[in-house]
Amino acid sequence: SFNCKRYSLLKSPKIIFKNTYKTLDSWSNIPEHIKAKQGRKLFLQNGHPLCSLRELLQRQFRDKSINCVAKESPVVSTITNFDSLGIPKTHVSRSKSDTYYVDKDTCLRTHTSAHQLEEFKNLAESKMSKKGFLITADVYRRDEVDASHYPIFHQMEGAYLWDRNDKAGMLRDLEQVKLDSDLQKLVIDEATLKDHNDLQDIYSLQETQIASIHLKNSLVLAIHNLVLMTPDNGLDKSQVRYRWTYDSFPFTQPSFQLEIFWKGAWLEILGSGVVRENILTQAGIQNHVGWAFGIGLERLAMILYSIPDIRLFWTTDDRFHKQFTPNEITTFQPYSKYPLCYKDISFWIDESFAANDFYELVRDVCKDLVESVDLIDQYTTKAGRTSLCYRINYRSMEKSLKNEDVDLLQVNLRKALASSLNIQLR
Ligand code: FA5
Ligand code: MG
Repeated sequence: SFNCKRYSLLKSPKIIFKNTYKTLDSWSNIPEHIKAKQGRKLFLQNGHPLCSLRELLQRQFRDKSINCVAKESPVVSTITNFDSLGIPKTHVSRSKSDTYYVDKDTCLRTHTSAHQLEEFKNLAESKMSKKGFLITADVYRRDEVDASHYPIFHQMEGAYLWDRNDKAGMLRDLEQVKLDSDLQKLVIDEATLKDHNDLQDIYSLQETQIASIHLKNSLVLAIHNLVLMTPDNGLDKSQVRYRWTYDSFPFTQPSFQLEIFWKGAWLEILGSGVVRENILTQAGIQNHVGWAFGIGLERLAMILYSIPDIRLFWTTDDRFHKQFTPNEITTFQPYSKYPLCYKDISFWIDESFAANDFYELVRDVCKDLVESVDLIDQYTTKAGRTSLCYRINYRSMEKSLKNEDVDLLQVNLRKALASSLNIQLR
C-alpha cells in the first residue's frame, strides 16, 4: 500500500536528496552542511585516497569470485536500512538523533549493510555464479565531533558464502588464508568462540568456526598486505597490531569487531560476523553459510596514509590532493599545523537533550573549522537541574583562524543553540 508521494520519492532518490531543502514531515532533519556535500563522491574520484583504497581493497579480494559494486544515491527507505536487516523498531540507531531522515520512511543510509539483502538477491538470481560481493558507498550518521568521526564517511561491505554441502570447498578456502607465524604474532583474538554461546542453531559449530576463521584471516591478510605497501617513512609497521573482540549486530551471529593499534591506542576499523541465515533465505538463498563485514574506509586510510584528521578527506586544498597518486599508498606530509583556539560553552539541559543534536549544530554553524568537541564538565544541582560544559576546539585545516573569526563563530553558535535546542545558556 504505497501512497503516490512515497512511490515517486523512491523512484527518483537523487531528486529527493536535492529537494530535502524543504521539510517533508517532522522527521526531516538533513542539515545544510550535509546537503552542501552531495555529489562529491570521494570514493569515485580518481586519485583521492578513499578511491585508491577502494581499488586496492578490491584487488585484495580479486581471486575470491565476488561482485564489486558502488552505490551512488544514499537515499534509502527505512525498510532497506533497518527492517531488511532485522534491526528492531526500538533500536537507538533509528532515532532522529542518530540518523538523517528525508521523511519518516526515508533516510540517508547509515551503513552499507543497507544493500546486503539486495546484493544477496542478485547472487541468488545469478544462480550463485559468484560467491560474494564488495559494496562501496558513502554513509551518513549523526555522531560526535573528533579526528576519527565525520557525519559522512565511507564503508566497504563484503560478504562471502559457501554451499553447506561443499565442506571440502570450505576447507580448501580456509587453507588459502592461513596466516604465517610472523603475521599470527601480530593478531590478538579475544573472540575465538571458546565457551561462546551466541551462535545460530542452524549451523554446526564446525561450520561457524570455519566461516569465522576464514572471515578473520581474509581481513587481516588483506589489510596487512596494504600495510606492507606503505612507505617506510610513514607508518611504523612493527607497531601495527590487530585485535578481534566480540560485537553484536542483528544481522550476524556470532559478530566480531576488528581494531588496529595506531598512535598508541586501539582504533575500531570494522564490524563483521557470520550472516544470519534468515537474511539469506529472505534473499532466496538456501542451504548456505558465510560471513559479512563492514569496514570504515576513512579509519583505514588514516592509518595507511598517515592522515591525522578525518576532515582532510573533504578538503578542496590542492596541497592535499596533489600529494596522492592513484592506487598508491604514500605518506601524507602535513602542509602546516595551524594554531588551535578553544572556547567553552555551558548550558542547562532537560531530558530532551541529545548530545548529537548539539554536535550537529556545531557542524552546521562552524562547518569544518571545529576539530573536536569535548564534554569537560557536567553537574546536577540538588534540585535536579543538569548543566553541561563543552569545549569547542577550533582549528582550520587550511589557514590560521583570526581571533575575530573564532569569536564570531562562537557568537553564532550561541545564538543558534539558544534558538533551536531546548537548553538555557549560562
Ligand atoms: C556497521 O556499520 C555494520 N553495518 C558493520 C557490519 C557489516 C557488521 C556486515 C556485520 C556484517 P559499525 O557501526 O561498527 O558497524 O561501523 C563500521 C565501521 O564504520 C566502524 O568500525 C568504523 O570504522 C566506521 N565508522 C563508524 N562511525 C563512523 C564515523 N562517524 N566516522 C568515520 N567512521 C565511522
Ligand atoms: Mg562498531
